[in-house]
Amino acid sequence: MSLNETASGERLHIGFFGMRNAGKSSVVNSFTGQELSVVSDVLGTTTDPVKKAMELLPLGPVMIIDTPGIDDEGELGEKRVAKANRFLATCDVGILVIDASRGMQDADRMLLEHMKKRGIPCLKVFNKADLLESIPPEGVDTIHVSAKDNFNINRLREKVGETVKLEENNRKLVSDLLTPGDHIILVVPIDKAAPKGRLILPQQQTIRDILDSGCICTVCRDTELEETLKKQIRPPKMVICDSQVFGKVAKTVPESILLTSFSILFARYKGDLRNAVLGAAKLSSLEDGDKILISEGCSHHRQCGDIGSVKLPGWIKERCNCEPSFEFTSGNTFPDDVFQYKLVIHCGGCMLTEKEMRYRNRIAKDCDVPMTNYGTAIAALHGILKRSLSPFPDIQKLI
Ligand SMILES: Nc1nc2c(ncn2[C@@H]2O[C@H](COP(=O)(O)OP(=O)(O)OP(=O)(O)O)[C@@H](O)[C@H]2O)c(=O)[nH]1
Ligand code: SF4
Ligand SMILES: [Mg+2]
Repeated sequence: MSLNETASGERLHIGFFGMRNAGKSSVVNSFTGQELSVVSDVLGTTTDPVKKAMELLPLGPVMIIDTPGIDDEGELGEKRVAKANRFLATCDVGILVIDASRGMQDADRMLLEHMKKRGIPCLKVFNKADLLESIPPEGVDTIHVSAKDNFNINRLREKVGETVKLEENNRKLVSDLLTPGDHIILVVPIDKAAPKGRLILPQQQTIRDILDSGCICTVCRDTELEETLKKQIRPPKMVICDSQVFGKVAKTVPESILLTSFSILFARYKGDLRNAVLGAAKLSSLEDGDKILISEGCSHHRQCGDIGSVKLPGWIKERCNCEPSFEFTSGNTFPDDVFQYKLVIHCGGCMLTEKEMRYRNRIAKDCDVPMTNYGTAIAALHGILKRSLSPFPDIQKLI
């Protein structure tokens, strides 16, 4: 894939934020080795966010976003602050540029808070280090640089890469819920839809994650589940099953055992389970004419068949007793904003990268529009969502 073909959501979005004159544009120019943004000592030089796609070592394809200073006053200032915040939503990493000679201000703390709330990893970059007498050591999320003489700029690039890796490594499918030695039963129906001679990728990945964490995994079909449970000396810590057989499995597995589905685990891994559950809750308050966006990550309906185009709209009309209006997107198309919709329902996104899924989730979050996914929505429509959230009591409480 050439540089120009890299989808926007696939690029590592790096946003530079901070107060006026902190040196954001100077750091951006030095970071990219290009004159992307105008630099001056006039407060508020950058009036609109500047966005540029490029290839940057060692990071690969990136999208660099320079933003207007956030401590602007007056009505125009507020608009610019709102704009800067809008761009925050799409960032994978937020760089908070602080004038080291002034130190951290309230406006910086406010920005940090915004990033934390959105779950965006942040690096505090103290610029203008050349004005300091001595330079404090680097911290986990802090670094001193000088855009003026390119001091530590290479290190900043590396640090951005490390921050992203750390974030990726911290996300687990299920093993963060387990302790070594735990026993988990996976229930995998083998029907006509199952591929010949192998398990599907989500099942393989779950098994691998369980094994990596030193836990024990038993795999059986739904038809052998009862017998499998009977053979255990002690009950398993958790049962994970395919959504299709959830209703049946839920009847067999005692309430005292945690029970969830592969689609719930992947909703959490690839996106934002909390938001997906809140989105599914929205289904019960839909009204006639409400717009719903149903979005699929591929256009050839690989494993999803007519779920999005036919089944989901049908179930929603039937179970929610209303006539919403549905719009559909597929493949690489996803709108830049979703303000007009009451709800976005996305497929599991197996053909999309985690980054692209997170990017789409952030767009919805930023517009304050709930976004759920097929698995969560179907579970809600069939009354099994609550039980399938049993490993996540904090989220279970939301419904
Ligand atoms: N001494 C010193 N001055 C710097 C450094 N980086 C930027 N400056 C100066 O700080 C002033 C503001 O720089 P900009 O890069 O325009 O700052 P900004 O944060 O983009 O400002 P706005 O766009 O107005 O929000 C300019 O006069 C720069 O020359 C640095 O590392 N050291
Ligand atoms: S989950 Fe999405 S990306 Fe995967 S096959 Fe279904 S529609 Fe395509
Ligand atoms: Mg600027």
